Amino acid sequence: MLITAETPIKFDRKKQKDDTLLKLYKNILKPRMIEEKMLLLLRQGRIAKWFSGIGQEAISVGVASALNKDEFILPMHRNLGVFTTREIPLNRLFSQFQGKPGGFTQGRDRSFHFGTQDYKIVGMISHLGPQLGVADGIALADKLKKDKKVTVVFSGDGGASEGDFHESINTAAVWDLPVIFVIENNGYGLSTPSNEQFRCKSFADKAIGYGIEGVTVDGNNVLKVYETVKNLAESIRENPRPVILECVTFRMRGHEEASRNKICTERII
Ligand SMILES: Cc1ncc(C[n+]2csc(CCOP(=O)(O)OP(=O)(O)O)c2C)c(N)n1
Repeated sequence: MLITAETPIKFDRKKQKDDTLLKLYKNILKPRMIEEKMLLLLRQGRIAKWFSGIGQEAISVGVASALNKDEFILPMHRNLGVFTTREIPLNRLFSQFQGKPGGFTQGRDRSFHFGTQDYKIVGMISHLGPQLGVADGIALADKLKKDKKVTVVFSGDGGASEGDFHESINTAAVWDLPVIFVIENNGYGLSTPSNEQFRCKSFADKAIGYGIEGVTVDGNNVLKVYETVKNLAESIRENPRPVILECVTFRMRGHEEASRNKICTERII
């Protein structure tokens, strides 16, 4: 079945314990509360820039909750939920966002252009596709050390149109690197709608061309994302290989908040 942004969400807890469900709920609530605060701070001129992941939280939270804490995640600009699920203290996170010394880069960067080795997050330095090749490097090191770890790297659908996407996935396929390539398909590459950006029906289909597995899930269903990544990660740790995981979602706000920003009400397929 082709999963689209219009597919109704069906939550199936399967055998997940109450504790797990509660944790996922708390984890998904936190980034939304922070984002709402950020929109206020932006209007007050106390932060300069903000990329919104409102509506896409289930992907960041599902992925980060499913991995072990010592496994690297390489997020993009809409993955606040990765930072919060890794439990970065909020005073450090807000210091970073406001360019204060208590952050991670002494005020040199803003919004999501930072990482932290302490929490095994590799920051995006204003790049999209090039982030994918970094994940290959981490995964190669883990594989050579027989560390039984999986690395997760994020890309948007727009980032997936860059050349590095092809090079990174092809290399990971040939070298059997333990990477989950998460494609957040949110209907837009910056402000270009999907129908002007790519012709494929599903990003999971691209996996066929690389000779690897591809899976599509409803990216708005946190249980589905969590369960899928948990199962994939367990299998990849034992049997290292790359997998493309397409998470179908919808970007509810514009590209970034300093631009004129109307709330999107429909998705152009
Ligand atoms: C290598 C590189 N190319 C272009 C940009 C500028 N840029 C930042 S985000 C973006 C759009 C990305 O689209 P997509 O991956 O679909 O994510 P979205 O922002 O739509 O969620 C672009 C072109 C960049 N930061 N780095």
